Amino acid sequence: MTQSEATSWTTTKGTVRVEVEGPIGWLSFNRPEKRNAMNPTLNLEMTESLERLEADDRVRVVVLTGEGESWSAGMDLKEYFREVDQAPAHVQTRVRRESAEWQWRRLINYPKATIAMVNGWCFGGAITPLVCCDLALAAEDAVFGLSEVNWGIPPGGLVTRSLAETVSTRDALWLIMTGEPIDGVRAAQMRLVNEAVPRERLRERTVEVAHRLAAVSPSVMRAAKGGFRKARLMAWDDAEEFLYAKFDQGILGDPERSKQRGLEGFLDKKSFRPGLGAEADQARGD
Ligand code: ACO
Ligand code: V55
Repeated sequence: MTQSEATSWTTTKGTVRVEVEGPIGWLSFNRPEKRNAMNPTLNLEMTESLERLEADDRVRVVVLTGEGESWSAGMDLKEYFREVDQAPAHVQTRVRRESAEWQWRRLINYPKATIAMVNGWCFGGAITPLVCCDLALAAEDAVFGLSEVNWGIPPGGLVTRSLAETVSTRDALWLIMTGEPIDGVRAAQMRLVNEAVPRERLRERTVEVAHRLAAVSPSVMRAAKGGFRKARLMAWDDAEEFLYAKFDQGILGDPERSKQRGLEGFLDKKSFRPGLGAEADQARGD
């Protein structure tokens, strides 16, 4: 079987598991015995796996989740800190760069829709990939925390920058300064995640959301999420230039001709009302 036909695989060093199921690419932290702590090997294998799913035309939505009872317990205190502290400075520089490469850079710029499905522990460094997924769904009993101060460091990497992307300054500083854990319900209240659902419904709800995202034309999806991610940090006049460029790019590059079909469906055939959902969801029977 060629690589592109495989429906599930584990990376060479075994730190990441991937399963392609319909339009969903399930991407799992796979160090359950270490609560999916992120070591330098996992960071490299996540970059590699994201790249492979990006190139896989079957996949329209990537779901980042964890094997076992944890999403991710954050950076690996032994392999990312203690062992690297003893290595030459250039090694630490490289290890940090390889961590950032997927935890924020690849994820935040990812061309396909991404969902974090938080099935358990989510601490410290895990906040970065959580925030850099487009959407996040959590089990009500998942546990989140900025545990850095509990073991003697300020939050590092892009953790606090990520936090500032989603929660208020009050909530961010509470988490950062107290190191106190919160559950999924509280995380949803502070908008660190979109929704918290009972654990037994987490996967089913994630699949439901993923299928909705998968129904959007890939080039339109890419322009839609990419436009938001970049434009929110721009001045208005720069944003206007950039968003029209993305707008035209998303539409001109759309082999599904979604815009033409949408206009025809509403204006000519009167087969659906866009305000109420996509055409596929509506049989206009009024
Ligand atoms: N780094 C390295 N090893 C870890 C980590 C981690 N972040 N988290 C868990 N492990 C390892 C443990 O050392 C242990 O290994 P061992 O079996 O070889 O002794 C194994 O995973 C299981 O850990 P337990 O603590 O026994 O698991 P438990 O289910 O009781 O608790 C919990 C889970 C709450 C996640 C706990 O392991 C924990 O507090 N981990 C640290 C969380 C944390 O503070 N992460 C760092 C955030 S700061 C940052 O990322 C920069
Ligand atoms: C953290 C994360 C880092 C780092 C130092 O607080 C600290 C977490 C992802 O990289 O280099």
